[in-house]
Amino acid sequence: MKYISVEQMEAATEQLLALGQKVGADSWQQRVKNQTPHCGFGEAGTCCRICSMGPCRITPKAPRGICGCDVHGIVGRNFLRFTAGGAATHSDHGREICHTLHETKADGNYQVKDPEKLKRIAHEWGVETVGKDIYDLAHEMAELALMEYGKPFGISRWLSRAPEHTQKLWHDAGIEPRAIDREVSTAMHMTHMGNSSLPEALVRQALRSGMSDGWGGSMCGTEFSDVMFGTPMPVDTEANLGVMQKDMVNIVVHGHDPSLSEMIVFYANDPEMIALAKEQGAKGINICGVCCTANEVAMRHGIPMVGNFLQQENVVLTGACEAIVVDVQCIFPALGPLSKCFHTKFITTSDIARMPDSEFIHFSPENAGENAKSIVKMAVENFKNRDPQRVFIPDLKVDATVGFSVEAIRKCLDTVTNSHVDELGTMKPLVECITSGVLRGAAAMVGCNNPKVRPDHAHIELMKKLLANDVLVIVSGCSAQAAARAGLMSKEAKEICGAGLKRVCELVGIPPVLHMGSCVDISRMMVLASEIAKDAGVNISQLPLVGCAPEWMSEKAVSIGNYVVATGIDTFLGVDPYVKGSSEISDWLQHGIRDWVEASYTVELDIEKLGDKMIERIEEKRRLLGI
Ligand code: MSK
Repeated sequence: MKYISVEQMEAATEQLLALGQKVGADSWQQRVKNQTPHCGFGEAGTCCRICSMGPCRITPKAPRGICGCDVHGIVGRNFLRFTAGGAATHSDHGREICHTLHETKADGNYQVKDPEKLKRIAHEWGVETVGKDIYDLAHEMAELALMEYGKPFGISRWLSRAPEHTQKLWHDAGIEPRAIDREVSTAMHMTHMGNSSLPEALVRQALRSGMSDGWGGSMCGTEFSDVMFGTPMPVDTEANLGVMQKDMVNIVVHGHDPSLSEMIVFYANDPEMIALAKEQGAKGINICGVCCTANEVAMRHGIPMVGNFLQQENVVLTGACEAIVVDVQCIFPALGPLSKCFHTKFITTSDIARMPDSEFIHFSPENAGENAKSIVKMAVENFKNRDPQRVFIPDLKVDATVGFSVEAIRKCLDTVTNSHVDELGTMKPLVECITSGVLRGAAAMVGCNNPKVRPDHAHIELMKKLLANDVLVIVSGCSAQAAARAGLMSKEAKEICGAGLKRVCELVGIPPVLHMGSCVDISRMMVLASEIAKDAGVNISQLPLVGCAPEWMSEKAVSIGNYVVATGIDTFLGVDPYVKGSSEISDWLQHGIRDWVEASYTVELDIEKLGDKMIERIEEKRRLLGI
């Protein structure tokens, strides 16, 4: 199969839902119906419940809460708290990675797989590397990174990666993040009863809080994951529900932190476990991924990607899932009761994500090997409990090439020019393609699925439109999976591109949609934008580059949006961030912040128009640059 349409994916879902109904399975589709219509106050952001005098809801008759806060203060506080939730979540993921780095040992559960990257970061941070044992260096860097979360003075170390102009904008706007946790605490403090209600101040802290994620916690997560698990390089894989295999033990890994999935992948390849699977009557063990964990293991090991956020229930509905093993974030509690309708074991592993109807196996760097092995064993031994009559794996599967870290992109470009500017390669060929007009620009497509938008449709249709208009697409998170599952990450996808992009794909040997990883890896995109701007000799905000989250749903996505826009990249949303109740907050986000960071948000719920606006913005930037 070359491409898979949204209609084909929807038809498969319908078949799975029908089978689910027979065994009494609940579904998100049904729960959406139960929850519709949604609360209008919640949707507009005009309900305040930060103290117990209310909840206060703003209406024309009641324009102020009991404390006297107006609608703009209420919407702004809600927006800031939403951002803080996302920043805390991503950053805590990054913190866990730093702790894991601190546990690395030559003969331990986790090793340093990219020592050169570790040394590069150490040089950036002014840490001496000469004559140091690599594990001593790893532990020293882990401690320094952990200090980034709570240091009493100074600003994030990672900011120095941005062009000087951008750093100055951040300084002048007062949005340079200090310690990562401090920006989340400040956000919570500012929004406590009796503190900030001034829209400008709330929006400013929302940007700063987002910055502490993208240029703080997420960057720690991405960079030190690369150090431990290897910096992604292009690798072939497959995507969509058809990657599950009828005659194999299927273990689905879901969540975000690669510390768990890396170990599961390792033990699934253990000859002892494979022999055990064969004893149980299976041909072997098949690992596949859901959500951002899928991105993590696909880009480092070529593990197939079975589905994104709104596909997580489908995986269990196939009846062929022996275990769905989760760590943190974006996991439906629905998986507990749903797994009970089948033989599937729903295994939770983190104190951060405890859920009813799951088997909890606590996972930590110290017990990782032992526990990963017992999880794999539990899944393998569950194969005999599968009911073959209940197995239905939709015949949908396409090829994908994934794993375009910044380092990988540089290398690919370097191969074309053969210039070997330095050992790390160069962005210059990409700049030349954009300047000459062969490529019109680039779009960073990110974010989740949301039942408010036809799932995957917005991601896929927008991408096709951008490709046809010679816009290179970089992707991460569930947007990346949408692209992979549709066939847009295969090298053949060049056929649906405009002539210029097609030529670039042929020359460089890349697909037109470049997979940059999971949602914490949007920090990679910030580094990429910084490097392109430096090589082009312009500001990030001048680049014909836009960001887009057409189906976003989580607090993390709002935090991401805030740091992307704060980096100078115009950002387009297909779902309103609960701010339409305040003309002032909407105005700050869609216009006012441009004076601080040279970029702003556009919210457009009509996907066709959203695509047109993104292309218009790219063309406008080209005109302003005179290219
Ligand atoms: S998993 S935050 S649904 S991208 Fe990162 Fe997907 Fe959104 Fe979760």
